Amino acid sequence: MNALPYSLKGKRVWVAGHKGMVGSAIVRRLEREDCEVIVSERTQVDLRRQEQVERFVKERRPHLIFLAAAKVGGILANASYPADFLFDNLAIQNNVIDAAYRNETEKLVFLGSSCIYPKLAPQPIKEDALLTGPLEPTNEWYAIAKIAGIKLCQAYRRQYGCDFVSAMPTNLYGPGDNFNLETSHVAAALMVKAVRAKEAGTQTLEVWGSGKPLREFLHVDDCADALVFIAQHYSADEHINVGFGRDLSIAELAQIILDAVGTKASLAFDPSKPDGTPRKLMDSSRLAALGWKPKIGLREGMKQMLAWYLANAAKARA
Ligand code: GFB
Repeated sequence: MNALPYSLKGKRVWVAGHKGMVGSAIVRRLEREDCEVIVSERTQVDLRRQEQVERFVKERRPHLIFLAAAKVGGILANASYPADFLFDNLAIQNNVIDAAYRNETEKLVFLGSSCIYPKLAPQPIKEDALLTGPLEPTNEWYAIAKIAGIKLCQAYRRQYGCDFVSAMPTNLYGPGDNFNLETSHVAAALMVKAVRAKEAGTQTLEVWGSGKPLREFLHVDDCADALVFIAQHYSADEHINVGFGRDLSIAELAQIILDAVGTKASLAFDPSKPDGTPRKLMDSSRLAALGWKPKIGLREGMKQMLAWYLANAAKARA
């Protein structure tokens, strides 16, 4: 086990999943550290293939791994691709975590999500709510894979003394998000729809479900900052929540996005689409007690995400 704080100085750091929203934010954040960032290209290393992962880790010998590679998506994608969400995520995490152990990687930070918790967990959700009740059915495939990842890190820590930790971010948004309406999360989807409504002069914004579910939204650059902080300052068996403890309704989020886009439209709710978990506000007091807090407010963050979307619209648009 490493002493704390764990120093990044002179370390080789593999960001697995560097093309994704979270992975690319971790790469940006690590530019401020005195370390060497390494990445694996999808064309060379399919993380679902054990021998390819083992070869990569053996050759490149990272000291630290951020395991941000995962099959992810919003509420509809989770319900539409259950096999991919379960198998791909289990395969990726099994391969990377085991290769890290076999090649004596000093530290590994495994990323999960707040959907690991029971659908009706007491709010705000503390880390110890894990496995205390039934999961939200729309994302149980993803949740079960991520719970297995947490347990695998704990098992390698207990049996082999590996310094592997798990971090559970709340709902994320920001540059690099997926803007495909079929597979995206809510913030990106509502942004695309608001921009299109403005362009077309439409008076309504379509919002899935009732607009009543409550979610906590963290900017991905704040999340990346928290993950680097966790690598440096956290080493324990139990996973740690990554959030800040405030949520809002989907209808309120839609209004903030309409304001950022600069258009007035009324919200048109589509009850044929699922609401998902009614609320998943995380209790992130353990992370706060270690000394971490976010810097980017939701309105400011949405404006930043919109600027990124508009600048990258051609390739990001569904
Ligand atoms: O972000 P989201 O897809 O995922 O949806 P979850 C959040 C809420 O926004 C749900 C509503 O109540 C959706 O019905 N919503 C409204 C929309 N309009 C839209 C829209 O146009 N697109 C989308 N996607 N939602 C995910 C899990 O749950 O959270 C993942 O499925 C992961 O596994 C992620 O854990 C963090 O917050 O419901």
